[in-house]
Amino acid sequence: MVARDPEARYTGAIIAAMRLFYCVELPAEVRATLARGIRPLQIRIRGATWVAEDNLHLTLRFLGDVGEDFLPALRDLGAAVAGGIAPFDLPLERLGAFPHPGRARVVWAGPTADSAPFAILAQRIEEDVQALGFPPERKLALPHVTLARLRIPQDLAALVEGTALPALRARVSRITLMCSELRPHGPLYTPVERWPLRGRSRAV
Ligand code: 2AM
Repeated sequence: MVARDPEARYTGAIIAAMRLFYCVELPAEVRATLARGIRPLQIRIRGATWVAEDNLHLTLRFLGDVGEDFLPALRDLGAAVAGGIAPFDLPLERLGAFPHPGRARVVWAGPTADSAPFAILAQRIEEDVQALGFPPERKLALPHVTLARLRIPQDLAALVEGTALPALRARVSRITLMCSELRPHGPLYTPVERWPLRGRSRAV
């Protein structure tokens, strides 16, 4: 027999978890140009999982599974951060690989030089997320659009260094709290909320 706590009551309340991350969504024309630009790579790289064109984005902070009761705080955080940063341009002209092109696990597109506004944006989110009790992110938020993931690392140095992407400039004018549902054929991303960047001057 199961011992029963006479005080216990079934309330029906279920705190559901959502897999969340803050990101910069890319305009459709930037995603389309990137998708066209990587076609030669798709032919030459075997065993990679390519990110669907609709899903191409720049991650600012991955949060993982978060209880829905956290959503109000995460919404406030997004609004507060976006309110203090001005829109900026991010060039996406460089092809790269993590951890490095000679042992590639992730192929990405990103800017050639550091982007101070992107770094500040990511840093403010990081600080505020930690203030909410999330553990610090160990990885530095380098601005990149993940194009492909490889389960088995490959030496792509020649390909990555020898392939030119079309010169692209993404206007970063808002940030998004995104929900990711993992599905067998790839993640389904649904925006939870978007905030326009409303700061007055450059974030530097
Ligand atoms: P990345 O592709 O830019 O590296 C949504 O899942 C996004 O969150 C992914 O595009 C990935 O960013 C990032 N992400 C997913 N799982 C993660 C993890 N365990 N740690 C850190 N970032 C992760």
